[in-house]
Amino acid sequence: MSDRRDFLRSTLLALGGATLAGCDRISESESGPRLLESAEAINRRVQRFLSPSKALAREYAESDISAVFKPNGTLMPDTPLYQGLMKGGFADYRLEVDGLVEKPTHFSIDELRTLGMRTQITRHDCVEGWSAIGKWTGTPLAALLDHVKPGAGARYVVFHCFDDMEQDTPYYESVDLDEARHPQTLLAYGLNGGALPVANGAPLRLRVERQLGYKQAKYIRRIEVVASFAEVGDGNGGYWEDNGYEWYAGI
Ligand SMILES: Nc1nc2c(c(=O)[nH]1)N[C@H]1C(S)=C(S)[C@@H](COP(=O)(O)O)O[C@H]1N2
Ligand SMILES: [Mo]
Repeated sequence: MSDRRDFLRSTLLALGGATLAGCDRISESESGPRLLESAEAINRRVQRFLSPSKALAREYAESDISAVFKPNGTLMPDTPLYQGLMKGGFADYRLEVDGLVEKPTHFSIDELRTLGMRTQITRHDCVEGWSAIGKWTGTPLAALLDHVKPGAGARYVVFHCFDDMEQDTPYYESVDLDEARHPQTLLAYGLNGGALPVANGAPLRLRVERQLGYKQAKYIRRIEVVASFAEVGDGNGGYWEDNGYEWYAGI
């Protein structure tokens, strides 16, 4: 089964890679995202067929960890807000959690640590065609949700990031509540036994291990629980989704 998955994945990634300039820039070609969309629509059907919704992503051994976890996309947000927090070693960072929750709350990284902790070694697959294996440590998103208690009508969890992709257009991403409560879905503050590097999303980034790289929101500033993402960005659930990528990016 896993050989078959690997084969399908590499075929689909090759298809996507051939039609798209990359995911750290808007594609130069107008047709790129649309062609990719059809490849990813197939990918999603394949994923649903191969793995049930509770399936775990494969976890690896320490010896499999990549020497360098290639950073991609934004490598350091240049906004004054982020730069100020970074200069203070993120001591003043607070994750805001709001939207359709009973208890909107702010969390420091130390407060997140008290909610629960998980470490996992997984493989990150970027739509550009490269992969890296890393050891992530963080707070299960399920534990945070248990604390803030999503209210009536809650359906999606939206991640608002510090980095502007275009003028006044910050990176954002979203997952549904099932994916948010999956045991391997983490708010990660550690990579390979150390603090999460700035290039990889410090102080806090998402890990949703059954989906592609662009779902793994870095530099999370705020988490919002919503009923629909019609009101967020251009309404497709993420920055890259607003530029033609599939919202469900199953590997
Ligand atoms: N905030 C933010 N998150 C982001 C990106 C970004 O540019 N900004 N790039 C995405 C893409 S396309 C990938 S492949 C991964 C890269 O994560 P890494 O830098 O740890 O390799 O982050 C994703 N999350
Ligand atoms: Mo990516």
